[in-house]
Amino acid sequence: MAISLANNKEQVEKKMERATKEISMIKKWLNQHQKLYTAATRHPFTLSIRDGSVDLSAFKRWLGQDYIFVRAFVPFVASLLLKAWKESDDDSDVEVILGGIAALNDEISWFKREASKWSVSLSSIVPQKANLEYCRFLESLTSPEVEYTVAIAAFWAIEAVYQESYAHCLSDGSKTPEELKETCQRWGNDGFGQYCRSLQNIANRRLEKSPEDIVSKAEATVIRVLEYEVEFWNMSRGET
Ligand code: HMH
Repeated sequence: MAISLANNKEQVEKKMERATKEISMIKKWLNQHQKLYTAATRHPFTLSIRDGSVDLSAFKRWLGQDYIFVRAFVPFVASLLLKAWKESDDDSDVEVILGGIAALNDEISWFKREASKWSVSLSSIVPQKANLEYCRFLESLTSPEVEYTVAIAAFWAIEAVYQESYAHCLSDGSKTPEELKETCQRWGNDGFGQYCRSLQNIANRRLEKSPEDIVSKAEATVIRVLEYEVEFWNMSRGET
């Protein structure tokens, strides 16, 4: 009897250990920083798109500023591609990132078309403070001293915020104006969702094998991304 109880206890412990291990690092972070993640993915700006109350001048401001951001995003993703090629033990990482670069190529063309549709002159956009700071942060992440694991975690966070924010604008009950639906589709579509899950899986796989100091650095970097995203939405609303 005593033996079977001990065995049972051991089994329960093993099960618990397995259960906790199965919670990925990114899930843990999202639990720990839920407030900040929600601030970025349920921001008043995207919520105003979802409920149809959005100020169109704010939307145009976002459009022009995000074009500048995306242009600065390209060299960051290129540096990430180089890190994946050098450091990754899995060939498919390079392919996922290359897919991201291809999507950005398409995105830049889309911004030009969309800007012309809204009479936004992209050549005369002056980057605002929150944008400049975010772009400078992206540039700092291109340094070879920033580990692949840290950079891929940041990349996941940057893409995930847009995916979650814009998918929410298309979900049940949304009143997104017709002329803004295409924008929401760009980041809110299922293919982009799948791509974000691939990035999350790569980041989790790397984090599992990383020493504690790299995991901490990656976490701090993701937190900064989320803060910059909130600031970017604030700026789009005209608050900064
Ligand atoms: C500010 N964050 C910002 N702009 C974007 N286009 C994305 C994330 C996603 O690509």
